[in-house]
Amino acid sequence: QDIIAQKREEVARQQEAVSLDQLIRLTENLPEGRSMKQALAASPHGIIAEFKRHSPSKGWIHQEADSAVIPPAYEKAGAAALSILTDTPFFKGSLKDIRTARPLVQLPILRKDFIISPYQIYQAKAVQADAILLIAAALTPAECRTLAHTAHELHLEVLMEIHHERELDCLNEDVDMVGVNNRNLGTFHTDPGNSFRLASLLPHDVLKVSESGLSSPALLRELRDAGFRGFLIGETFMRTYNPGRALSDFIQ
Ligand code: IGP
Repeated sequence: QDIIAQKREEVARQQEAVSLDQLIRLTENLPEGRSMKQALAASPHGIIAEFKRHSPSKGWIHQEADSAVIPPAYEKAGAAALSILTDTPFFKGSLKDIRTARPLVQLPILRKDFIISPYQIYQAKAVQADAILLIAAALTPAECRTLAHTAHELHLEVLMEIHHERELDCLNEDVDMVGVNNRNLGTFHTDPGNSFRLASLLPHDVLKVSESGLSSPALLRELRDAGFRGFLIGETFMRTYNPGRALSDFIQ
């Protein structure tokens, strides 16, 4: 809840520098974007490789990480899609990381942040991301609906993240993919059991993504058998010196 209050202040500050109207003008006439859902469905492994420098639970993971180097290395290694953290206070990322990577890669890019306002969705479009994350735990079902609808108006896909069955009421017709986060937001402990438990409760027509704490190909095979087609992996690759190589070793 603290994070959310901070995000509201951040957006208010940014909106003073660039108004929503100005931002909307920047998103006019941009290309339509790539489908992350199709990229995951078509991929033999479905890995969404994440660019992540720092996290609140682990501190620095890869302090010198360069967004001009790692995303292209992920693409070359065979990632199905990319996730780029744009939150600064907790993850030390920024929209600039997407702006830097975008011309260097073809893969769909997910803007990973705590999205609470349509303004942030226009920002995602302005840097030519292809999809946004919405976190059900941080939103009401009505907010999930408005934000997902705004994303679709801009031809951005929506990954809705849930941790618990009580958050299933955040799903709506503008949600393209549902992510089960294996990380408990209170304790930061990760348990893939979360994905297995929720798998059968998720609607059949949305693509299922398992998120966080994934560190072995064997686990991905089991999750695939349970119906998951996307796998969001950050730390396993980013804590190594060469994240692209770590991904290609993982896929082998
Ligand atoms: C990646 P990991 O354990 O592989 O580094 O996790 C990703 O799932 C995680 O960064 C994440 C996240 C989030 C970060 C999932 N949901 C919401 C910030 C906000």
